[in-house]
This record gives sequence, C-alpha cells and structure tokens, in this order.
Amino acid sequence: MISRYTYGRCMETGAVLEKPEIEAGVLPFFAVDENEKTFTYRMAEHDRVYGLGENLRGMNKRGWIYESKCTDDPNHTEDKRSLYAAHNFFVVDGTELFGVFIDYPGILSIDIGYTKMDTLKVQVSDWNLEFYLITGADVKDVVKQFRKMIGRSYIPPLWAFGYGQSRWGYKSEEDIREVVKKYRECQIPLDSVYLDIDYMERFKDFTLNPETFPNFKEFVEEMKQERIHLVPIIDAGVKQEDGYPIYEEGIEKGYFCKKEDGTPFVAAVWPGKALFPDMLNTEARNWFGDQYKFLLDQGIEGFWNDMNEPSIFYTEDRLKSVMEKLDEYKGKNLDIHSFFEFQGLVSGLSNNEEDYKEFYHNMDGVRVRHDRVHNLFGYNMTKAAGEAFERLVPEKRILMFSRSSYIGMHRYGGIWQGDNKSWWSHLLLNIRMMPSLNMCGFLYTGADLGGFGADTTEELLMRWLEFGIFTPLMRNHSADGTREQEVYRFEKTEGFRHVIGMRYRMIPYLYSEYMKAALRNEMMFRPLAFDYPEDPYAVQVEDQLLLGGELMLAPVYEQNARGRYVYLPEEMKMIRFKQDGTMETQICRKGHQYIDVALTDVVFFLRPDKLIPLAGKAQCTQDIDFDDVRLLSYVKGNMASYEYYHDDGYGKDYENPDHISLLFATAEDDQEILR
Ligand code: MIG
Repeated sequence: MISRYTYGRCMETGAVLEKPEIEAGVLPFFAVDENEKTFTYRMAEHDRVYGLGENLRGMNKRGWIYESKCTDDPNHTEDKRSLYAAHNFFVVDGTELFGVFIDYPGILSIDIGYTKMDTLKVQVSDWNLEFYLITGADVKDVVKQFRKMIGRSYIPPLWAFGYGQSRWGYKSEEDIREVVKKYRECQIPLDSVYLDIDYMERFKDFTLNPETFPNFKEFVEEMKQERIHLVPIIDAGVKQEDGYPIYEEGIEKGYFCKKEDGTPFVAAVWPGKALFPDMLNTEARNWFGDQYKFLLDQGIEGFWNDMNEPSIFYTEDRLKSVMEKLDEYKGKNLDIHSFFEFQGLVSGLSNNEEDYKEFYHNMDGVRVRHDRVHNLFGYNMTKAAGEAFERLVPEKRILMFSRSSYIGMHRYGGIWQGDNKSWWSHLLLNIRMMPSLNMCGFLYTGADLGGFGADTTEELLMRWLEFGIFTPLMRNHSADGTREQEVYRFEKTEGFRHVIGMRYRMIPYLYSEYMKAALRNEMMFRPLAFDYPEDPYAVQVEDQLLLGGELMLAPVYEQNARGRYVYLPEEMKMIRFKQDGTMETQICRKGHQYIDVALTDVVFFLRPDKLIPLAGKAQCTQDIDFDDVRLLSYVKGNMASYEYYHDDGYGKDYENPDHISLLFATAEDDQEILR
C-alpha cells in the first residue's frame, strides 16, 4: 500500500505518475519536525536500509550520511556524500518493513546512522515536499509498488545491449575507423563506438567538426555497414558565440536560464562561456529536444547526455571577483593561512554552491531559483531528448543515457555511473550500485568498464569486463590522458575475445530479463537479502548479486585473486566458461566456500530448477540467432521452465504476448541441450 503525505506547497517534479490521494492522518514510523525540517526514524539493531540509487558505499546503506545533490565530482571516494544523481527512495527492512520516496527537487540529506548509529534522519532544505510511504509483503513487493507508481523504465534498442568502445580522445573519423578495424581484426565483438566532445566544432552542441568529420552522414552510413552504431555526446551548456544559431535562437526566444536581473546566466564549461537552456520550461525543453534532429537526420540512433548536474567550471561573475582578489595577493608574503585561502579561491571556482543560487528557471510562468530545483536539471535535459524522440522518430527506439538524474528520468533514459577510476574498489562500487539503481527504476545502466580516470591494468580490465558482460550498458570508456584501454592494447586478446564473446552468448537471456524487469516493474539485479531474507548470512552479502530469476553472480574484484569466497544461500550449479571454449559445471552445496576463477574464466551460478537460453557466438547483436539457443539448466525436481521474452529489439509493441515463449528442460536435458 502507498500513502502520500504532503508538506508545504510541493513542486511538481513529474516523478510520480500514479498519485494516490493525500493522507490526512499522521505519518507512521517517523517523527516529523517542521522547524528542523526533518523526518526521524529510530532503527532497530538489525534493520537494514537499501536504495538511494546512484551512491557511494554498500548495498546496505546504513552507517553513513548521503546527500541528494547532483554534483560533477570525479573523485568517488568513501568520504563523499553524493554523486551525480538524486534518488530519494529507500527501503527499511527489519523490525518494520517500509519504503520511502521523498519527492523533493531541492537538496536534502539522509543520515542513516551517521550522527547516531540507531537514527535515520532525513533533512530537507525547505518544507515543500511529498512523502510517499510504501508498505508491502517483502522488500521486492515494496519496490515493485514504487516502480509501478513512477512508471515503466526506459527501454533501449537491442543493439545497445552489445559491447561499446569509448574514449575521451577519439578525434576524427580516422581514429574511429581504427578502433573498429582493430576490433574486427581481433574478432572481438563490438556494436558501438562513442563520440566524445571532440566530434563537435569547438564543443558546440549539435555541430560537427568539419575538419575531422567532414562527411559525417556518409561516415555514419559507412559505420552502419560495419554494423557499428556511433553514439555522440551532448553537453548541457550551449556555447556563447555570435553566429551560432542555437545560441542566437535561444537568446532571442529567452530560452536560457537567467540571473535575477533578467540577463542570461553565463557559466564556463567545455566550450568556454556557455548558457544553460531552461530545461524546466516546457517551451525551452521542446526546443532543446528538437535540436537532436540534426544528428538523427544523419543516421544517429543513440546519445549520451553529459555535464547536466549542471556542471560549472566557473561563472563569469565569480571568476571576475576571484581575479580581483588574486590581485590583492600580488607581491604579498603568503603565510600558511593566506596561502590556503589563495588556493581555495581557485579551486572553489568549480561547482560552487553559491553559483547555483545565482540563476533562475521559468517553470512555465513561475520563477524559481535554481538551487530549489537543482536535482531536476539533468532529468529534464534527458526528458527533452526522450520527448523529442517520441515526436521525431516515434517508431524507433533511441539509445539515451545521462550522467545526472532524478527519479522520473528513468522513463526517458538510462544512466552511466559517471567518472569512476581504474581502481579495484570502483569495480566493487559498480557491483553494489546495480541493485539500488534498479530499485529506483534505472535498469539501463553500467559503469565505465576498466575505469574512467587513472591508469587501468590488463587484469583490472579483464575482471571488470567479466562483471560488465552482465550489465545492460556494457561500455569501455576512459579519460583523455590515461592509459589507453581498448582491449586490443593488451596481450590477452584471446581472453578478451572469450569474455566479451560470452556477453553476446548471454544476450538472449539478458535482454529477456531486462524486458521482463521493465514490463513488470521488477529488479534485474538484487542483493541476496531480497530473495533469501531469512538467511542470516545471505542478508549480509555485499559482493554477490542475483541476476534475474535464475543466476547468482560472484565477481572477482581483487588484484591477483585467482578465486574468491562465495556464499551460496542454497545449492546451485556453478557454470564455468573457459577461454578454450569448454564449459564445466559443478553442483555447489549451500554455505560458504572457495571457488577458483582463472583470469579469463566466466563463472556464474544457476539456481535450482532454473534454466537460461544461451546463443551461439556473434560479432555483433545483429548476428545473434535468438531462436537457435541452447538451454543451460539445473533440474533438481522433474522439470525447469523459463519465460523467454524475445522481440525484434526495435519496435515498441512490448506488451504483445507473442514475445513470450516458455522453454522447458528435464533432468535428462540437464547437461546441455539443443532446442
Ligand atoms: O569534464 O566529455 O563524465 O565520460 O568523457 C569532463 C569528456 C567531461 C565527463 C564525462 C566523461 C567524458 C568527459 N566529460
């Protein structure tokens, strides 16, 4: 059951599609303090708290304080309180069981046992919000009700389940051709190559660099012949430049965010001085969305939206005042205090909290200061795109994922997990974030495989890919200046071919599970605690995942490890695909045990009386034969069955019952059967 409580005058965020009537009674479980602007819950000793989507730390969120404040911070270290998103949904599971969604577009904090170990306290910045309380039979039921309320998750085209190569640094058609050529030469499957900011003319949205991409349309077509999709990036800031039509039109029509005095707010991002389209204004949003047509017309079928927290390198005004202050330091002997002050002036230029109070939105007639609706910006940029795709190419599925997000955006696109680093700890963070993102409706997601910032290693990349083959978005991406990490840069080509090849063999299953999760408002990735709530060990597991109804994953995420300890909440069949093309299986008993995982092994666990479809090898998604699947099964009783969802991967008649078929296996089939 969902109850809705309203405090103050709540702004419409569009997160919730099916709103229950407003409750008049008292909010259960929480002490409400209007002066402090807090909601407080006293946790029982064994209560666990799940959710909060894209965030730091564990699956069980208890023991830290989180902030919903979309921020471009590329240092995802444990001491941080927020990343790029604001996902205000969590579930308390323990003495009581309930879910909470706080629909609130401003900045808020959720202290889950940080100040006091037994106290959960939500604090908002102003008292205008909607509080949804969800009760249900178990955590999965609570999540499902919530997901139904916020509407169906975004569904990408099938090719977006293929493997993608990206790097900030590909500068020309030639660079891209080279990447594709290398992959094809090594016979490592590939479906997409991403275009980062360098494809644009001086970082101007919806332009092309005429020198490095002189015949873009032909190039897109050439890549299509290679069965490669190009996926360009779009940045939130529009360059301030006379003669640039988007800038000029936006100014003329008043579509950019403005300062208090009505003049446009100018901040510097990639293109230098830039303006932010008012994504919260319907007209401006439609206008911005229409700009994607420029690239759609050239054959592009997918995009990624970046810098939409929105990220600010510096504002014109702050830079000026900092420059003036710096002048004062000239010739002075900087003591230790003034030195730090001096340093802070410059480092404080970026993403400065005060700057987010300097500009305003015109929310269809109502002027709102940005900080009050800060967390809606990236969401609405992606909504602009999503709605435009529906208008411009209604028959097509367009790939779209964003860096910043708010719940509600999950209907328009996926997200990637931002600028992680080539650290083993960030592989683990990637694993842990999958279920919490699914809880909040974000199904199409993944991290930059191999790590974005810092130098990767061959081993880290291999292990990360071994996990990444299961995440819907499977993209290798890295930052300019870091070690090159296309898989062909390393020696274990066969190993990479094998691991990425396994992704393609798994796609019939992964796609089927994705579609069922989207259509039924379910989670594709779950902590063990969600399926085995009575098992005192399972509920504590933080480094394994359940995938769909059938699999358990226990990724290796430590340097030099050639195996790991795994907890099996019940007997399962371990399946191992080795680089030499052979498959080994072994029944593993319930309990803790050590399993070997050689560097290029792909290992997962099949639950009892379950089966999954497995395709043959393919170099791209187009080559996958979804009908010619093998069944991998573990039949303990008489029979196992699987609900197999399959459609053409492009059309939108998702609900057509013909897309579902039932696959069966009996104990005799158990080894490996062909249908
Ligand atoms: O300021 O476009 O998260 O994926 O490669 C950095 C360059 C801007 C941040 C994105 C990253 C992308 C990079 N962008």
